[in-house]
Amino acid sequence: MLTLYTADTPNGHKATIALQELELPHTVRLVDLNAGEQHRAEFAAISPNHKIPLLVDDGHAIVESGAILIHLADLAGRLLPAQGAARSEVLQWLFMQVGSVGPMLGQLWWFRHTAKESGKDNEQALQRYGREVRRLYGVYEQRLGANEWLAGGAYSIADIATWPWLVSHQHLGIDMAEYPNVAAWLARIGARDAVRRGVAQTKLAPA
Ligand SMILES: N[C@@H](CCC(=O)N[C@@H](CS)C(=O)NCC(=O)O)C(=O)O
Repeated sequence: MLTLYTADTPNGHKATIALQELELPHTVRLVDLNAGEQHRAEFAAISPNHKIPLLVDDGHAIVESGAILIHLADLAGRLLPAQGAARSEVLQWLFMQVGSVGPMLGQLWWFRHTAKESGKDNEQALQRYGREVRRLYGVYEQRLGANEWLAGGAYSIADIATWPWLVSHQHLGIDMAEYPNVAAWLARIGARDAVRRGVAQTKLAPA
């Protein structure tokens, strides 16, 4: 029995998209981050970092979106090769998302939106994260110029992990005319039924 605690955010979308792509039966529990539900005792007891996504598989709690995607793919035996160079390649691009894309795009988002709205914008931070984010889009542009998918020669959990972040380009002030290969890859993935269903699953019902 799989229960996913998640929310309408890039890290939250990764897990619901993977569950949909892998056709694994599951239950979704939405965590209202704006209401601070991630800090409530019941959730904090199983999520030491107070973050979503969190997967519970038969009473066993798994945190960190990358670990969740690996767990789900291994469970279903799809979207992550079982061994060898192809598995290693998928894991490299998965970890690049978790270690670089998520933190850098997340910081740029914060300084462009949250900090600006509270009147605490910081030009140096915007420059620093803006430059690094554009550099990362360039890394993916080059990769996707030579490959249809990020790794292993096939659609994988590396694509699923990266799509919800790179698709947020409008909010990050990224000009996609400079990254046509990334734009085509975003459109290919965004057109998948499982991706649409996965994103829709994270929407809170209107109050
Ligand atoms: N490294 C973590 C990051 C998870 C994360 O940052 N989740 C955000 C939503 S995208 C969150 O729960 N934020 C709530 C908070 O920080 O209070 C992962 O990949 O799962």
